[in-house]
Amino acid sequence: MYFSFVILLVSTINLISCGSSNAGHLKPFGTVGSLMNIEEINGEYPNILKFFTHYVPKLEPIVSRQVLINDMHYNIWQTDRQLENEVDGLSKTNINVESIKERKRFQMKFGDFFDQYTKESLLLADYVPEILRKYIVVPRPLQCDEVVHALQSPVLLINGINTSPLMFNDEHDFFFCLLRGNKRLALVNTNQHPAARQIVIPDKQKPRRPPLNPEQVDLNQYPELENIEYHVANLTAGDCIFIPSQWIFQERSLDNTISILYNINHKQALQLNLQELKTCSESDPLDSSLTLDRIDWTAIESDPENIRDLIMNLINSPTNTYEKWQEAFSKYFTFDITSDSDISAIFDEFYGIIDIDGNGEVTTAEIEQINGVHQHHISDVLYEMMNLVDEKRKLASATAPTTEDKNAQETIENEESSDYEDDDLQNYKEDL
Ligand SMILES: [Ca+2]
Repeated sequence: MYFSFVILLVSTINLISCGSSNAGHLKPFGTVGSLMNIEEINGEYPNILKFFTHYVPKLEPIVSRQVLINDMHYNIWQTDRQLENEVDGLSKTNINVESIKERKRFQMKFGDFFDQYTKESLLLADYVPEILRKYIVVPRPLQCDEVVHALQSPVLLINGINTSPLMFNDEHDFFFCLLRGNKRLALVNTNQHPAARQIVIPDKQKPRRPPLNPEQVDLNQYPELENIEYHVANLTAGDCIFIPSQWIFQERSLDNTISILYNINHKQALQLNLQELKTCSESDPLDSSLTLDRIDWTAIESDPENIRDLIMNLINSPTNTYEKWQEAFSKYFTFDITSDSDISAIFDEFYGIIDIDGNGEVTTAEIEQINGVHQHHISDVLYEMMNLVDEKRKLASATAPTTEDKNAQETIENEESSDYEDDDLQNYKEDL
């Protein structure tokens, strides 16, 4: 379940966990069916303009081979000891790590993590710590002020040998760069294979299936994975891959790996100013001095872009009480939840579902248990809460009309609100 946290962290609750293995001669995900290669370029990144006018809108993956190897600090990533020696104070830096066995997230020192992560199956998946940012050059297709609007704070991943569950993201494209080790990625284009989408977003009407085990795919349970085209990329240190949104992917770390994950908001990426991108694409090939520390990520980090970000911020914050959630949701909605009994009641219901053991605190493990029917229930509750907030917020700002007018006005407002929020709400419904 380790790598899942990455996706959880960056955006989602669409998890398909590695369940118990099924009997039978079952093959790993991405090894049966038609194997396709992904377009590759050697020693260079895609041009910015082409990246945002071709690969992103057309949802086409591409691999850039060995683009990181000339970065000034590339060598410091090769061993843990080297990193510790080169980066002053790294060992004492606090990081959030996840225990794969215990399915717990907790804080520890970087130095301790290095001592333990392979033995204890620990995973680091967190925003790149400040102390490391000056050692990472922003990939060329993202080196443009215009592009930063569509980016989220990059995530650092460090893990030992592992196999991830299937991952999927509707809203974000990923630009994924490997600083150390080897990974094999298997990808499926859900636009080409719409039925495969149901594996990651189960159909409400159909009974829930056992979790897909990427090590042994049961084709009786998951017939949509039969005769499917898999795109496979074998990545080695120095490579980057673009994983478009709406592609299912699954990764296998073949040794200790370090990678950086850049999240690109797909919708925002489609709306970037082409002239600005063109200007950026015509400038120098790569500004090797443009490192992560030179970009201000604080605004991006502190402002939750969607409910999932909000939830992730909350479960990662030290105080994680009901009141804190209430406060954060009120802030997010710009509406005081406690001021309205209907909304309070729905919020109670929502919190009651996610705080599974009812101890007044929501943990990563609890969020990870959200799937299938449960997931739909939560998204329905959130949907209802948002609609109601929207309605009440507008009513509160309107002058008190007569009863007759009020009914008329409510109808109009409901129509307006559904138009206004429709896209976002639809996303929550699909993704949560
Ligand atoms: Ca709890």
